[in-house]
Amino acid sequence: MKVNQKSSATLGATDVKAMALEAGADLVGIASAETLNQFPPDPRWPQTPGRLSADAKSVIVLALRVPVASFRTREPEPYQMVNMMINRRLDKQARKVSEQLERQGFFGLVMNNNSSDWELKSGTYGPLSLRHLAIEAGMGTLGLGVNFMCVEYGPRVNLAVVVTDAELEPDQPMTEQLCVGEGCSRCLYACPTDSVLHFNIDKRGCSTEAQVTGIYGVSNLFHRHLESDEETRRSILNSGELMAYWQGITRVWGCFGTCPRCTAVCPVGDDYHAFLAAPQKVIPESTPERIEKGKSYKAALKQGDDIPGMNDWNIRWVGPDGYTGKAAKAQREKFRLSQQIKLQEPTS
Ligand code: B12
Ligand code: SF4
Ligand code: SF4
Repeated sequence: MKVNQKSSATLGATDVKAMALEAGADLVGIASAETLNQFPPDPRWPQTPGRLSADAKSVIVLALRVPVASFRTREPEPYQMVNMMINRRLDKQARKVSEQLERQGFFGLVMNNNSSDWELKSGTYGPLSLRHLAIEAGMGTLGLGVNFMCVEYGPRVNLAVVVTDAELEPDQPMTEQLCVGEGCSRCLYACPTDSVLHFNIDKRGCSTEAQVTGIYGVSNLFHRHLESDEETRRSILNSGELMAYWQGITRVWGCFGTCPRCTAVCPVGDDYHAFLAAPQKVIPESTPERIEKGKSYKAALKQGDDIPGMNDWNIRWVGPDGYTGKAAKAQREKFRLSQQIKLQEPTS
């Protein structure tokens, strides 16, 4: 294979971003591998580019929006389906960027965008944390339930990364918190498993809805089968649970992304205002207990309590300046102008 040997001087961040947008990404940003090596999201289990390659210099982050249609129904199936398709499409886009980098004389490692590494906190972390990478790449910040969100599409984006030895000018992380925070708490009200914590998440709780045939569900089914009497074992073999597990293996149904709720109700993003504000205005799952929990988070912030999800290490990804609404206002104005331009365009 012939590879053009070019230096980083001839391949800039702008060129690489153009590659990603050309490949179909909606948003792209660049983070420095060095910054990520210094600030692993959880230092006990470092998810660092340096672990993958000593030569890693930059990480290119691609985001692809999840079309709003699946958030206009309360059925989980459309979201699950589109979520899978978006991730596969991101894989292809990342592969295209990698191939182009290679033609320019650099490597581009494409990472599985939805896998976990058993060595990292018993398989609850991926080799890299894509959300934290997107934040370091200046694309957005973490929400109350630690979803990554951006001004354009709120949390309704999926992510992919390409790790490269090309030294590219990194983007600067945002310092403003995009999440409206405790005063909003809509994701907390909508969560069927009460897994949204204070800039943290109960992963096991979430996975019972977000991964109905995920690893916890499957291992519970096997355990029950092993520990049951003969009659129960037979009923398990004829159950809908086993069928769901089968569909998980054969159609990836239920393995990932089966709960759209925290994502659907989040009011950040142009797409929310354009398509979701009316259908998602009322949150039927909301209960007085959940509202009280949101209030207690608000009080904790006001009182200056210790909030582990917002500690000195984590605040970097939540947004150290707190919520001001400035970024959202600027984005709404940008969106309004773009709509006006569209309206003024000739129709033929
Ligand atoms: C494992 C995993 C899950 C697990 C665990 C989620 C999690 N928060 O880690 C489960 C099954 C629960 C899950 C669910 C979902 N996931 Co998921 N998931 C992943 C995966 C494969 C790895 C995540 C990871 O490595 N996290 C790293 C750790 C360090 O992050 P963290 O756990 O959030 O830790 C931070 C805080 O929680 C806190 N913290 C951590 N531990 C502790 C302990 C204490 C005591 C405290 C106070 C705080 C704290 O500090 C950390 C640093 O800031 C990624 C793909 C990837 N490689 O990144 C996709 C990924 C994050 N998931 C994604 C999606 C789409 C989802 C769902 C929306 C799917 C769904 N609806 O069914 C839900 C959303 C749930 C939620 N609110 O987070 C997208 C992100 C989209 C987005 N806009 O954010 C990703 C990037 C996949 C992709 N390619 O797009 N996911
Ligand atoms: S994906 Fe569903 S279960 Fe998980 S935190 Fe969001 S709303 Fe809760
Ligand atoms: S729903 Fe509200 S509190 Fe939850 S992530 Fe979105 S803006 Fe933040």
